[in-house]
Amino acid sequence: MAPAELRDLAIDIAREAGELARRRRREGVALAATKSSLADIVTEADREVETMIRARLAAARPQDGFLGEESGEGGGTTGLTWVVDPIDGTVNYASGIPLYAVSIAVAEGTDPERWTVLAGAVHSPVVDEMFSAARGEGARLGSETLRVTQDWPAGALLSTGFGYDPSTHAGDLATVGRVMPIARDLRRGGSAATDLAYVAAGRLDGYFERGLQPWDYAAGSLLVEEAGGRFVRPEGPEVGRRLNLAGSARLVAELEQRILHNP
Ligand code: LIP
Repeated sequence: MAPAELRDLAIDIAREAGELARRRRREGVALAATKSSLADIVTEADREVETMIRARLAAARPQDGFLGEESGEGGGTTGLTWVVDPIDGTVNYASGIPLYAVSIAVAEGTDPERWTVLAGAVHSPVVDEMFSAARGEGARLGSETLRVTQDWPAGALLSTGFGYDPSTHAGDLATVGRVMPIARDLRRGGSAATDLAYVAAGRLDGYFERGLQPWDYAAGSLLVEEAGGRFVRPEGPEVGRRLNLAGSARLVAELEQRILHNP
């Protein structure tokens, strides 16, 4: 299957998954469990949506691999791995904040540090926006071609996120302090996939966050790259909480310099 066909499959499933997530939200959200901390939650809808996505992918692409936030890994024989966050922005979703997205990507390879993302879709069901990309085919919002911004004359509009572990917050706030001198303002939306889609669409100039999981960034990273930007995960001092950067090549270089190389 060509990347464009994989993209179209991701779009179809992401739309169906988004409709299910919205329906469950209207019916009322049930907390299913907590993960790394009391703040790190999973809802019954997260699990149900991922189960639906996994079943649709198994029917369409039975030999492909799978990596999902809620149900983990499933081996494949084709060398392709579907990487799924059923509801990115789970805390927003559970709290009734309408900023969450279904993120579905497919990569060649199984190792997030070495795979090549071939196609992806990030669907925001509340505002009915479908961001998608296929490698070599560009990034789109619906049928509109996306491009990252290349300059920030009024200061860069940046976005970031914070982990669920309060012991990491002081360090993350210090990181914010290092980049604010070039920023116009800072947004904290609560969904990495949405933040990356907004960078691809030029709504944000750049994004930085530590400690994302592959399913948070897989689809959004391709959106940014196919929109003419860069998504990088430079090695830094914090083991286990890799820094993720997205934006134009110039802004990513500036962010990396200020965050990692500014004493
Ligand atoms: C979320 C990310 C967000 C991050 C949150 C959380 P989830 O993913 O999209 O950027 O700041 O801590 O990791 O848990 O909602 O799928």
